[in-house]
Amino acid sequence: MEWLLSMPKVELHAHLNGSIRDSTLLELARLLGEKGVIVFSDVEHVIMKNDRSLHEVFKLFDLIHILTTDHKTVTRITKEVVEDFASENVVYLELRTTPKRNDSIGMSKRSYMEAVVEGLRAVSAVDIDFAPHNIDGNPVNDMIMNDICNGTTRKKIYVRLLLSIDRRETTEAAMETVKLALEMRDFGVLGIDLSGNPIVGEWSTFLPALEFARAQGLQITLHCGEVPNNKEVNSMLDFLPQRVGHACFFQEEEWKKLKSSKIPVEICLTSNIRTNTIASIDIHHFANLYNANHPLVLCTDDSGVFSTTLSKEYHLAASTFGLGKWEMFQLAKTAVGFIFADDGVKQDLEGIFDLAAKKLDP
Ligand code: 6MZ
Repeated sequence: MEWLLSMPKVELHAHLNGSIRDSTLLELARLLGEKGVIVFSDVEHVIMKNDRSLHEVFKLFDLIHILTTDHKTVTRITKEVVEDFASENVVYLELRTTPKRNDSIGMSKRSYMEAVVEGLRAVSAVDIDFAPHNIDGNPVNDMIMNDICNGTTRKKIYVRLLLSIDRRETTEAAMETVKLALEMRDFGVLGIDLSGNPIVGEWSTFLPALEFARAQGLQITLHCGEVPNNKEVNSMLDFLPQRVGHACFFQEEEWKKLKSSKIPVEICLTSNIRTNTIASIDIHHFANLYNANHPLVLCTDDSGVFSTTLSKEYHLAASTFGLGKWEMFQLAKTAVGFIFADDGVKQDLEGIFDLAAKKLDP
């Protein structure tokens, strides 16, 4: 576990509001309790509960959003989430969040995202790179290398953003999110995610916005097959997104399609087990995809909601599927190939992994 913690890692599937520290959520709940907005004793056990069905997870998100949807809090949680990932040596984080509108407090989707960016600016415990990389610019940052070598200098983390479309939204609302993503490219927004309760909404609702996003050069990742829905899974794979998340309920034909398309899969082990989308870890499709050499990346999904960390996800994979240090390192390193950031960032990350490899195999 210690090695997995110190190893550089890449996180590509993390929802901002799912990655909040329990202590912060409890503090926010207590404050809203004091203001009489909620009854603290009613929500405390909901926040602290560990085993939740997929249905209960989405009820929890509704509560979390009541606690977090104001500008100051969005800024705070963004800062904390980035610092938490950096503290376990995540060197590149693609953080996704659903831009929210809340007229009663003057919040627009844009001002929500500005609060997120403010949170990135507020990161102080580590060095952060969140603007698009200048291709002719910086070589691998010495500070990151030093940090990995001896742990004495400050850590550095690259952070890029994906804007999520919630499956509850309309075509127009989805389009608004895509337009916002385009406007915010200079702030490190690279793409679009489709997420939300998988039993809600129709894929066709979001297709016009996703097609527009693609035409404009944004990258796309889709939550795909989190519940059984053959027709949708097939249409999503036909769309050829750059990545898919989960891929739990796939039939023979869909596995074939996925494998021949080589679309990388964001695997979220703990999330799938906790929400019972996969009955037990030993039968998780990670093994099949890994053995088939299919591109995949281990991710946390919602580290706060599922009480996990990326290091824990690596540990779970290593212990369940009998993988050693070298295999885990290779798994982390290959994820660099699936990031949405440009080649300059990829090169920097490869440099970081090459240096860490020397430490692994002196
Ligand atoms: C689908 C999920 C999810 O966007 O408010 N989200 N969507 N499946 C999952 N698996 C458990 N986990 C999180 O973060 C919370 C939102 O992310 C999506 C849901 O839409 C949830 O409301 P943001 O930062």
